[in-house]
Amino acid sequence: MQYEVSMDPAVQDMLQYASAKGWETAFDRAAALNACPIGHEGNCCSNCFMGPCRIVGRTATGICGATQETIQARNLIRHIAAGAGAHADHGRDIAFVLLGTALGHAQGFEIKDVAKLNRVAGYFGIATERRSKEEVARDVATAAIADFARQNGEITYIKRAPVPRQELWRRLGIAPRGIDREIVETLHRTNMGVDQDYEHILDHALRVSLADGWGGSMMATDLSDILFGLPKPVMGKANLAVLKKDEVNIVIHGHDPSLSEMILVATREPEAIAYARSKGANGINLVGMCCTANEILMRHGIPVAGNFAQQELAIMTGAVDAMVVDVQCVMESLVAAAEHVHTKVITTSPKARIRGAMHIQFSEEEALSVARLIVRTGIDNFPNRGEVHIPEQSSDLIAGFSHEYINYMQGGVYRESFRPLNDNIMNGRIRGAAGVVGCNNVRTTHDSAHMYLIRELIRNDVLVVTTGCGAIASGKYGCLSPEMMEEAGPGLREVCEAIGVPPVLHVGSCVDNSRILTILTQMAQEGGLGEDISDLPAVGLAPEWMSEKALAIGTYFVASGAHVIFGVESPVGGSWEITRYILEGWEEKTGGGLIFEPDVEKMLQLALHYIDLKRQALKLEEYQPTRYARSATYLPGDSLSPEVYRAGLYSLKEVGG
Ligand code: SF4
Ligand code: MSK
Repeated sequence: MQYEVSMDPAVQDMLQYASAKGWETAFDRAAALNACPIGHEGNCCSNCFMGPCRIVGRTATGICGATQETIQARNLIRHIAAGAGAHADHGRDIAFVLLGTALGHAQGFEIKDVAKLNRVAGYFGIATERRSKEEVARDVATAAIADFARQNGEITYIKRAPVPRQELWRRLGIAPRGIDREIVETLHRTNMGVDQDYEHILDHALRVSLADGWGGSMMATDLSDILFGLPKPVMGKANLAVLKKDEVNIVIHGHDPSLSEMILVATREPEAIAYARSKGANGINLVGMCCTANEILMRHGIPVAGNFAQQELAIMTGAVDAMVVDVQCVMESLVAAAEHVHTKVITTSPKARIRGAMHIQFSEEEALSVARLIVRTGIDNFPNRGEVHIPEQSSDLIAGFSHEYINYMQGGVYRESFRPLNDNIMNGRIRGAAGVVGCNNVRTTHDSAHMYLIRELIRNDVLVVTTGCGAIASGKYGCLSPEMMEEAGPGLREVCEAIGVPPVLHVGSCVDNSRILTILTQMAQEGGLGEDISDLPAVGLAPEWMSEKALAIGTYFVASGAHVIFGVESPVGGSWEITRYILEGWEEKTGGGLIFEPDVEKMLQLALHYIDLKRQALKLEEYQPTRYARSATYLPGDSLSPEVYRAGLYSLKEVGG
């Protein structure tokens, strides 16, 4: 079993090691635990205690009369709102750290990027001239916090979208008023006996997702850049071999960069290093996991131990002296994994504890003191190590392609633009762009869908940007290195070589999908590829999604005009009507659409299809890969027609009932 669940040799090694020891992992539990078939297809409602009602067959209803479509729509929007809530709370927390920093009571933090601060102040209409950075930061943080609590009007960042898109959102009535308001309204609408028209529910799903993409997530990204610095290309390494046998290993896992930035400071203090030496270690090795890893990789080059599916395995190496977690994507099973070895699992967020874990609470007022205590706890645990088994695999990578840097690299500091990218899409050297993002899901072969799609897309001259655990997967297999140029189609390769970037760009963590929104906006505004995001030959893919945040992200891209293709399975797979509506209904309204397609080859064909469709609509030069003659690497992109795809999709669902 172990050799089929992951394509990663380090994971295969660790699963074999764990299995020999009799230690259980999420991969084992996934094999043993079948998903509930009713819930899996979105056909279970538990929104009141007359239920839970299980809907079997298209004409059945719940006890209250709720139809299958209503139940499916309610379930889907609740997931989206939960994902949006996670990102919103992340953004809010960073805003409070920025406010604390501006007011001088956030210990250890500073405003690192004044240029970005001034740009963000501009979005909020805050004056910057002859004002101290602290005064500006105070006003920016206060304005950001106000957008969470805004009751009427529109959240500020809506005006960063292309103008036709803003107007469309207003016409559709889906421009978010306040971030919290849209999330709370989702809970109200889906409470028993409120909104019972699936189209009406799902159109609010667009609105709540926009409150994430152009709200909570975009603020989290911007305010993090102000506090911790704008990412720039940086060398790094990824996979379990970044753990060191002879040093204190501290893994930081979760999402919020506030504490991890302070832990980095604390691990570099001479007193801490001397203390580690006094315990017999050769130093302190800080590494990341999941999106915290992405945050600290792209700003400091800190190595990445692995992505979501590897968190228990890192502990099982026996080399992790402290696993420090905050929020999101943290498995409760870390505590059970740590019972086999000496690792201390340390929770840090006031919002998130795990029974059996040590809790050392983060607060911005004492951030550096808390970080020092955590580092000391890890060092104190070093002498308790038993057997250590660290797999040999790790790969070199380049990360840190912020939107600003992508802009800069195309023209230098005085002529920043997206002109070269747009021109090369227009002339057909580059076929289009794809965001390959999102999680791992232990019900699929770990990393394999990410890797297949990324490799095939660049072979087809599609520029790839990647975030989250997909970005970490890319790093582990050498896809974020210049050598990847060898695998790119000839047109893409020529352009990437001229600009000096790899064909797969790491743009950050989950919240940094908002950077992709900014990239798409600038492409639309640059000219030559239409006027709106929905005109661009660009698609999104989430091949191994599992988190509700992924659903929120996918939906805000659809609301912004892109087609998004999810892998794994569909959470609304039991309903033909909902499956149709989130593709065709949303397509009619926003120009984008959401598709769930478990077959990775079909995902690829759909991605190429939507890219080509947009090229045709723009009347661009035909994409002709052979023109640049490296036919050996070209995979013919003869896409499925939408009619064929739809016929297949619907007949499948009709049969399934
Ligand atoms: Fe059943 Fe309706 Fe209650 Fe849902 S809200 S559990 S469908 S009775
Ligand atoms: S960590 S949300 S598993 S990308 Fe952002 Fe990875 Fe998905 Fe969590």
